[in-house]
Amino acid sequence: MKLANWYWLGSAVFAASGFLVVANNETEEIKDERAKESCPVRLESRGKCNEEGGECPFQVSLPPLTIQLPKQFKKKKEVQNLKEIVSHLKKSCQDCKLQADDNRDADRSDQLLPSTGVPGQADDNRVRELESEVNKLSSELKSAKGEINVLQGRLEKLNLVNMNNIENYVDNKVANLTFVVNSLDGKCSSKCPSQEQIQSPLVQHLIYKDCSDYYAIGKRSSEIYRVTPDPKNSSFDVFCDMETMGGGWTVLQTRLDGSINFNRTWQDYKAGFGNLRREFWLGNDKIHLLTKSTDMILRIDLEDFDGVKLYALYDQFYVANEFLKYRVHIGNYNGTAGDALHFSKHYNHNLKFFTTPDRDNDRYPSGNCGHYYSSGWWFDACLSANLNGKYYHQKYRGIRNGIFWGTWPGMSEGHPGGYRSSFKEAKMMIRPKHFKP
Ligand SMILES: *[C@@H]1O[C@H](CO)[C@@H](O)[C@H](O)[C@H]1NC(C)=O
Ligand SMILES: *[C@@H]1O[C@H](CO)[C@@H](O)[C@H](O)[C@H]1NC(C)=O
Ligand SMILES: *[C@@H]1O[C@H](CO)[C@@H](O)[C@H](O)[C@H]1NC(C)=O
Ligand SMILES: *[C@@H]1O[C@H](CO)[C@@H](O)[C@H](O)[C@H]1NC(C)=O
Ligand SMILES: *[C@@H]1O[C@H](CO)[C@@H](O)[C@H](O)[C@H]1NC(C)=O
Ligand SMILES: [Ca+2]
Repeated sequence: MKLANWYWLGSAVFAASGFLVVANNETEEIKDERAKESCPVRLESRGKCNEEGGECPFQVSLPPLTIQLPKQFKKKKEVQNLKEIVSHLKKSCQDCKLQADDNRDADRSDQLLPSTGVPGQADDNRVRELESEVNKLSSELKSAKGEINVLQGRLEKLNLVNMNNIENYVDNKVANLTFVVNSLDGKCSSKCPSQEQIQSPLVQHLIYKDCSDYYAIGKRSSEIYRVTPDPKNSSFDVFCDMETMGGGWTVLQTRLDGSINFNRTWQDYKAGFGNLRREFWLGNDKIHLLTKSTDMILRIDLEDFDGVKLYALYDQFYVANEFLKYRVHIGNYNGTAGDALHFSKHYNHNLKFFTTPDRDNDRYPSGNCGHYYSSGWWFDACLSANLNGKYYHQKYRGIRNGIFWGTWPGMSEGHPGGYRSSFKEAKMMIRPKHFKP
């Protein structure tokens, strides 16, 4: 028998009695208080298992088993009685045989004895008497034999009935045990995290958590796809970049032409806004769902009005939930655009809360950076980068509330007339850290 069967059997016995099961070398205990009281059932391995489905040296020790027999088993007594009657009859048959022989001997001795009175007549009578007695006895013997046969038949029938009863009884018990084991199995798979982990690769084939899953099944066109980053939560549409640096990117934000206003409320940034094919903010709840269970990297692409294209790559990107004010976690930088998110000790967007014009979670004590700079962002006090700033179609003057990246070449240099440069295009997107294009 294979290991699985033995284990199943072990579980079955366990389920029925609430006993302790000891599995593998490191005594994996099922912690059930009832189980601890007594523990006569044990499943133990003797040495290491052959992984390729070979024999497993497991050993099951079962306690002495007592089974309550059903009522029909009273018939056993009946069988015993019948057996006794039969042997009694057999014995009495032997007795009458012996008696018959005795009588014959008596006949002969009578013939030898000298007789008194009318010997011939008396002897004749006696012989007839004896003959009839013998006939009677032999017919009795015959009927006894018949009776024995009948009784023997009944005996066999009774035995047969009892065997059927036992089989039915055992089948019934096994069916009940199977039911108990199955229901316990169900409980386990809904409770044990290890079971869930075992199942998750299967689930992944049916659910596309982000754009990298679409890339993995061969999708190569940059398009809108439906993703389900958390199987327990809702699905939603995202735009997938299947071209940049191997593809598989889920786009969080795009700026192209200023068609969408980014000066918006907390509620708008939470839910997302804009057009996935043009300009948009995907939404903080969705960004949280996309980053919460998968290690993500962040890529930022920027292009200025001189056609200069640079990028920044961060090896971690995670946005907490609304309760934690969508706090951002930004990993180490690599790329060409410079590390504007960790600009300096005083300007660092890592681990900052999200702020909008109507919700001040920034580190600037005497005002709201979101209101001042007309955008939602992970403001410090206030910024060395802001990709949600106002879209300017050319250089602008005044408050630095345009799309801003503090490490851009020439950005920090003074411009004649106090002009500030802006960006033609900006894009933020994420991909699982362990994705291999
Ligand atoms: C139990 O087995 C594991 C691997 O199957 C092994 O690493 C470990 O040393 C074993 N422990 C004992 C106590 O034998
Ligand atoms: C099996 O379970 C059913 C219902 O749960 C019960 O009626 C039946 O008596 C049980 N059989 C045995 C052998 O315990
Ligand atoms: C942003 O919105 C607020 C309130 O709606 C408004 O007062 C402010 O002028 C807007 N800022 C810009 C730059 O449009
Ligand atoms: C779905 O995700 C959102 C955003 O994190 C959360 O507020 C909501 O409670 C989640 N719903 C369920 C059913 O988990
Ligand atoms: C940055 O990325 C380049 C190209 O992918 C790679 O060669 C380099 O090792 C990376 N540097 C760091 C510090 O990760
Ligand atoms: Ca403030």
